[in-house]
Amino acid sequence: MQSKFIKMKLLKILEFPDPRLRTKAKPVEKVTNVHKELIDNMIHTMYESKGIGLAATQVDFHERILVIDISEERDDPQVFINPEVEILNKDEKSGYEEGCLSVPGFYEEIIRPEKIKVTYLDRDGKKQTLMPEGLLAVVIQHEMDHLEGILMVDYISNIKRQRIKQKLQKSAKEKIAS
Ligand code: GNR
Ligand code: NI
Repeated sequence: MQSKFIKMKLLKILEFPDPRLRTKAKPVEKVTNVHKELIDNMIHTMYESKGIGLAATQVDFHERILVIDISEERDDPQVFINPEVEILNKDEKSGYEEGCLSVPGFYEEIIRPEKIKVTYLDRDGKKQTLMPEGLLAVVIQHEMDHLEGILMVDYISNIKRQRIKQKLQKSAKEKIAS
């Protein structure tokens, strides 16, 4: 945090099928105060939305930044800048019932590799390596997909995706009308 006295902003989360969610994010060249302020606002927005992760793409900022907190206490935010994932064993996969703040109200089982290695820069721009397990490995891969413009719904059938799209478009219209 730059200062305890900076008021954090609640950022607007884009929802499927917003085409901006399909943008491929660019690497962060240098971690500046602009990025640090965004990161603080992303963490604040993740907590307010009761999410366990958030990618910059979801708040319409197209550089490679993720925030994640899988702790029960919601007091352990992890920041990943320019994350790179290496799949350690492509044959070991497992399924997890995933949700997404950009696809609110829908949950689908997604199958992903279990064993990955992640290298990234932390909030201070320091290089880090991690071999996450379980939920953390799932969320990192879910968030990395956002940076590529990939959504959870891309893993399910076309018919299911169309149905989700129609329901979300309908509720978005109702929100505007009310
Ligand atoms: O809050 C979230 N929960 C979640 C549950 C299972 C797998 C992935 C996630 S990430 C999601 C927040 C989100 O949309 N991040 O992009
Ligand atoms: Ni998501």
